[in-house]
Amino acid sequence: MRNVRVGAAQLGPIQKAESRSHVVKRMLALLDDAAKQGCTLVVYPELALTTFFPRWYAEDRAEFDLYFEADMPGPETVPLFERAAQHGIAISLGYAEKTPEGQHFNTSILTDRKGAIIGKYRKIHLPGHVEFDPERTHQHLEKRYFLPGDLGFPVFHAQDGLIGMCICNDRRWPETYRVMGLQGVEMVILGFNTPSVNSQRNSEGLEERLFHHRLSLQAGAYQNATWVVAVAKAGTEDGHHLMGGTLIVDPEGHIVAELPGEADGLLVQDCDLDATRFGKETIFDFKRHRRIEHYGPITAQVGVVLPPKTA
Ligand code: ING
Repeated sequence: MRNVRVGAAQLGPIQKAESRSHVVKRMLALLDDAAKQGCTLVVYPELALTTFFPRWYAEDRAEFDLYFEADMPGPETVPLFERAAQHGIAISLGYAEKTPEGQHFNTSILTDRKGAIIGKYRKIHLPGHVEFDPERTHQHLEKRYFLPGDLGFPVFHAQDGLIGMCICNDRRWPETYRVMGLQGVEMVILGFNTPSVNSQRNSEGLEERLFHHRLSLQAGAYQNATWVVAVAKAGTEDGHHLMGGTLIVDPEGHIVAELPGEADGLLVQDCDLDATRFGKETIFDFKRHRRIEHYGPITAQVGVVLPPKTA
């Protein structure tokens, strides 16, 4: 039994006007609650320090540099890392990263229980578009403000097990989980900011969004025999609604805990990493069952290549 008591720390809305230090105060309250409940790992959402700014269009990208962190921890986030170390809790949080070379990524980090960063991930699957799209009721401009991640899907030795990270849209792509599954991942942790209104298909409502969210997480967990922890930034930010759906999936694909509502909240769950053994040693014993000689197209091509027409 290798138990990890996880605290999924959902954040409610962050308005454009809200300061980082005020957001950090909200995060500290969740961290203190997690300490009271004996958590050893706390997972915060994607872009946890600011409003979901990729919903806005800026002609000059530099206008949005105020949403990026040049350092992690930076002046406003040091208190978070210090409190986590005092509690002996590892944290994972998502933020907009600006590198010394001036590159911009949608990033998440993982610390050990002493507050040292032991892992970093940069979001690979960026949804939406680059230019302002007048056809859309809502803009989704992550491709405008972020580069695709350049770190792959790494898995880290942490919490006496193997932990990997992904971010939001990554959770919809099976490749995300499989690359980590091929490194033996036992827990995938991720944050998300998911608009509840579909900017292109008004028919897709909140329930449909939540269905696809759960479907993606449960499939990824089951097909790779791993825990999955997904943490929302939720609620209405300057009139734009983000769905909730903070939840934890076990290695058999069952949702074992889900946080209701769209406010700041902590979902605590004991996750036995040894519960991944059965799946990894039977149905999804990759070395015994996979036939990679037939999987070529998955990395040989980006889009669809139609089969030749028979005469
Ligand atoms: N947000 C959304 C997500 O993947 C999206 C974008 C919403 C894509 C709904 C498809 C359908 O959850 C981010 N930030 O990736």
